[in-house]
Amino acid sequence: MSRFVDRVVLHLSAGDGGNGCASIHREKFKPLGGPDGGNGGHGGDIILEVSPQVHTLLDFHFHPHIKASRGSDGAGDHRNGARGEDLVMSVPAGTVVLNEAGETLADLTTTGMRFIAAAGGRGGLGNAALASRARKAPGFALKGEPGEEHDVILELKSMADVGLVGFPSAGKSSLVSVLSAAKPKIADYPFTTLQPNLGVVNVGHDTFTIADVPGLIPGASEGKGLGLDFLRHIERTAVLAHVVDAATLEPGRDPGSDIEALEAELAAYESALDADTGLGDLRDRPRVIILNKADVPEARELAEFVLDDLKEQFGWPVFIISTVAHQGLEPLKYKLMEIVQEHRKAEAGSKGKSAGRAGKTAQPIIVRPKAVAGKRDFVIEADPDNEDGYIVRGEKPERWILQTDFENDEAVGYLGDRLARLGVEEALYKAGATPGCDVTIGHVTFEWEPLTIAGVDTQLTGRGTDIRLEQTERKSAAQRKRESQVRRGLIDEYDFGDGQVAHRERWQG
Ligand SMILES: Nc1nc2c(ncn2[C@@H]2O[C@H](COP(=O)(O)OP(=O)(O)OP(=O)(O)O)[C@@H](O)[C@H]2O)c(=O)[nH]1
Ligand SMILES: [Mg+2]
Repeated sequence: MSRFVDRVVLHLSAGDGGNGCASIHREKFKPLGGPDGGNGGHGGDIILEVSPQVHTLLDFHFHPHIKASRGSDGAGDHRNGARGEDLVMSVPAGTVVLNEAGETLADLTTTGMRFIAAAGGRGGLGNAALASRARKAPGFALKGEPGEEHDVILELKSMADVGLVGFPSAGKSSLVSVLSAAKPKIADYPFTTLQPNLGVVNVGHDTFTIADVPGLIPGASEGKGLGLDFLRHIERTAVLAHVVDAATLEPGRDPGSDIEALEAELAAYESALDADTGLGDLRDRPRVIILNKADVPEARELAEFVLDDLKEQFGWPVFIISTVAHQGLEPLKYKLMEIVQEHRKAEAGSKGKSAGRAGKTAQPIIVRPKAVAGKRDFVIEADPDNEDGYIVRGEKPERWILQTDFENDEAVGYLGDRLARLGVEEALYKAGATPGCDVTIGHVTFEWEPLTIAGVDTQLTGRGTDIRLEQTERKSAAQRKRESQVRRGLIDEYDFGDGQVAHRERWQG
């Protein structure tokens, strides 16, 4: 394994929703059929799924641009557009998903876990679905919403079984190079290693992975040296090994105090991590001590001198080795393998148990971004760039703007009704807006033309009737079907101009 790709920025664009269709049913001898425009299909989602077959983020490194397909447009005769296909991307267990601000969106720890990293846009409703008592035959349909488009960062928290920590130049990278086929950079100046190097170690028929991390110095937890940022690479290791330079001539340093100093830094990292759950505790991780550079006679002497004291003080196994002379490597390798195997057994045991429990429900775990609690429908702000302008912010109004075909007066009227019903008009009045001032919602700015005088019930405005149908009072079959769907809770989230507002539509699977 030559590369250790552990962090990658993905550029995601989920599929756009298909447009709804505005169409009027036509049949010989029945000139006044009902509206029969179908809904647009939803755009495809981009989903990350933990797969046991994937161990690195390497593929993403080469293909960081990911795009899911668009939903198709609705058509006449009640034909709904097909859903855009979801894109399911396999990631290794241990992948953490972050947004651009560096906030954790999901911690994908176990096989089968799924995370919707970018949601497809909803399909727009066709005019059949938009018809209502007040709006018998809408001459417009809603546009599909654009799919989510943003960057996410994937980080793979340690694939290493063994993590090597130690002062700069203690010989961590040298140890990786003699135990594995990896060829990390080795040099006699501090901080040679800037990114962890990963190696695969063969022991008999078994293997474990080992990673060095950049050298640590006292104060690393306050950002001294390279700081502790890269410790995330070894958060999931089975064992931490202290590599100690027994040949150092620096005053004030000896194996015991080197280890104590680094333990203090690790403990500081731990408390910084407290908020982060599910990573286990570095403090509980088994440790070994490796006294290196025993080919130097003074170093060997010192190592042998402190051996028993260290065992007693820390209670961890201690090894005396030389990476240069290849001394003492075999017993070290076997001991590390043994600890890793024990760790794997314990993991398999606990996973087996939870798999047994999950087996009963047999549902994949789906991680969703947390909903913002207590969020208001919208807020109104003064426009900083426009003296008598206002900005309306809110998920619903912004979505409605995206759904509106501004070329179609009726569609614009429908938008006005929706905004009024949500209370946007009234709120604009209260905020001091006057007719004719600029109001911005999403990417659109328009001159505000209030539909109503504040307080008047806007539901009485019976706009949006296709003149071709004005004479008929009969409900169309499509309309009856939709009304029954609404009653049975199959359609919601869309309001239909007749006061029926609910919250998620499920007209297609
Ligand atoms: N004499 C002797 N020198 C060694 C031994 N192991 C490593 N060194 C030397 O120590 C220096 C540092 O080795 P590295 O493996 O780069 O040390 P490191 O711990 O990875 O250092 P950083 O990446 O800077 O944290 C190099 O000059 C190595 O040749 C050893 O067993 N004996
Ligand atoms: Mg190094």
